[in-house]
Amino acid sequence: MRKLCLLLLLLGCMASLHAEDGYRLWLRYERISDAALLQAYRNSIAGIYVAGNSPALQVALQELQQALPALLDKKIPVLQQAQGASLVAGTLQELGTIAKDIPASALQQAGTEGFCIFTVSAPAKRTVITANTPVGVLYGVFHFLRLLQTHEPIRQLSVISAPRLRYRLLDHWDNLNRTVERGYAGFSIWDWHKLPGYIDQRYKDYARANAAIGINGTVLNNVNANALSLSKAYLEKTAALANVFRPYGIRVYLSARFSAPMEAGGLKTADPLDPGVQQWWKDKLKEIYSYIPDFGGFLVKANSEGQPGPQNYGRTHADGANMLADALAPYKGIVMWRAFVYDAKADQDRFKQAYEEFKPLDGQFRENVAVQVKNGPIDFQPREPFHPLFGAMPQTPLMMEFQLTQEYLGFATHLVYLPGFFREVLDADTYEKGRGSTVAKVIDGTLEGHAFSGMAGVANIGNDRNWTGHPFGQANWYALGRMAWDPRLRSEKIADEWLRQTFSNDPHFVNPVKKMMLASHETLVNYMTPLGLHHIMGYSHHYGPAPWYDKAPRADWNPVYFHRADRNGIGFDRTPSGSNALGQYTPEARRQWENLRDCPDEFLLWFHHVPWTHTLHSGRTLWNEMCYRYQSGVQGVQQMLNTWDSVVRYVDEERAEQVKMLLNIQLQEASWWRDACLSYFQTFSGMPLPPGIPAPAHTLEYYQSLTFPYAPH
Ligand code: BDP
Repeated sequence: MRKLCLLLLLLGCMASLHAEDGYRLWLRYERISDAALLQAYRNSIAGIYVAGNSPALQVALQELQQALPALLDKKIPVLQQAQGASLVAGTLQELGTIAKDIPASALQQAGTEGFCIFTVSAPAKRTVITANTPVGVLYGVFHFLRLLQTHEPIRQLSVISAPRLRYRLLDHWDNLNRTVERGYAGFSIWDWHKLPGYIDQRYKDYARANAAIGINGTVLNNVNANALSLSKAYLEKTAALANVFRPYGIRVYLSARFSAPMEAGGLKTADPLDPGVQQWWKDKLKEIYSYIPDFGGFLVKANSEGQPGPQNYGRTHADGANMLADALAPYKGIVMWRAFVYDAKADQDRFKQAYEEFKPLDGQFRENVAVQVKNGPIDFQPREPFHPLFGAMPQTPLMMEFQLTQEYLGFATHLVYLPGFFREVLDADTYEKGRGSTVAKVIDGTLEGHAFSGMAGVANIGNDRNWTGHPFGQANWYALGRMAWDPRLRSEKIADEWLRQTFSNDPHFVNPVKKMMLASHETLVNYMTPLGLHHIMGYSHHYGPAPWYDKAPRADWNPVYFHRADRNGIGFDRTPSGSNALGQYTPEARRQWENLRDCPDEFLLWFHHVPWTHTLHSGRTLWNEMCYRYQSGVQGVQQMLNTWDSVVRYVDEERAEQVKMLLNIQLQEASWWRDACLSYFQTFSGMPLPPGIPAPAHTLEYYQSLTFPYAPH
């Protein structure tokens, strides 16, 4: 008997050691570790009652049934009536008098997707989660569970929360063959071949995880789209996914290939002003809505990087977007038309092209169109100034596009927490309507009074067991949802929430790791692209440093086009003496960057060609500062490793080891970036490495000879 007990105990321990594979994301629902808190929660939550039976409320109840017994380590009865229930959830309509103490103004503030959580005392003391709609209640339930998972007090709650953005989306760059463009966490989670018959449990867990952070839409396929996605067979597959996501308040969207009328419909043209083409899209949408009655709409990449678009027919982006918008309007569908465009004429400065093409179209788009703009003008670089279109198209809703998948930030091997950078962009002042016209206010619609507002994140999700490859990649997915709900949220608060739910509430763990996360972006910028360097990565796959590369077929695919290093200095002159891209910003916004003397070091080489001997704010020459930045980036990663070593005892073995291995790779790659970039730039500066900067491990020729034919891309 004793032996059996020991064996069971051992097996139990082994199971728990291996149980943490990261699959559960922020929905782990671990038993509350603090005894006093556990008791307090148990006292407050004795029985639950969920009023109503709509699909969103059913999944809300399921979530409570899964979470509460696990968190509280106790059976929690589900009651058929409010009497005796200390936790009650339902729409205002369904709760009736139970919610009578919740102020009408609170419900008004909550709007269609928001919620209220109040502790009421009559007729009995209980927590009431309510909203105007079932999905609002679901969001409220997830919020309540977050409070428990992050060990917040729940005795006297009066929470009112409503999303500030209407469209909160993930954009999957997933292909139909399950490869993922710039995806580093395995293959696509959409198993198109087995759909619609086989519904993977992952789809449901994906929906749960997203609903928990307020994501309400998902674009399933790559922006470099395949017209096949719009065929009957694939619409049936998409409909099956939509059915899984619907109860969670998540709509599906598709990337539409502009030339689909030709490829899928056999027409001779895709000209948006051609009546036959217009009819084709109308018929196609009728078909789509017959499968998916709440289909969200289209995301379109047109006339960019070889994708077809209205310009092929001498039409504008507005002509193209409006044609699709008209076909979607009867169903209340939307068009998200991307501003990431560049073509052959971008040679002078690619920075400027999106603004030049889109700004003149302001005011010409239909009401159900938003222009979706990447955070910066070039392309998801480790740091970019905000895109000059923000603040330049007052009559057009602009959606934010952030990239979660780390195409230019070390793939899923590097730990980099992005919200600090997102904050930098959101807090940037466009001065469109004077001081305080931040990018956040542009995208939440408040600056210009647009009801249409949104944020999208290019997803970092794949079929890796832990979804994002790097365990810390989950934090960026989490943050996207939270920041789309409220673009004012601080990155420190988001990291705190995420760590507590994903790892542990122990302050000995949370505090140092949070610090490490918050510093990680600057660290990465330092070892990859300090001082405003950009686009100096390996050609095509974008892996590793290749600032020397000059063989790409287009000038602006070459790193040398962007850094412009020579004997005199380095950097892209975007002042009036150069490309004058700065002229695209309002005078107040451009003032921070236009003078070499007071341009912040972070953006220096974005806007100026700077002599190697120029003295920076630190008092060092540009060359020396560049060396120090690269070195401090490498040291930053070493510090991350030290921090991780000091907290591993608070982490399960599996994730502790994974993160450690990844940090070790990151350290090697950071050193590689430093050594390769400094060796190369030194050929121009002709200056010695300052004291404290180690000599590169290899020759420049060695770094230049490295090739990575199978790097993921
Ligand atoms: C670039 C990627 C490319 C994407 C493109 C886009 O390298 O794979 O297709 O962005 O956003 O960064 O359309």
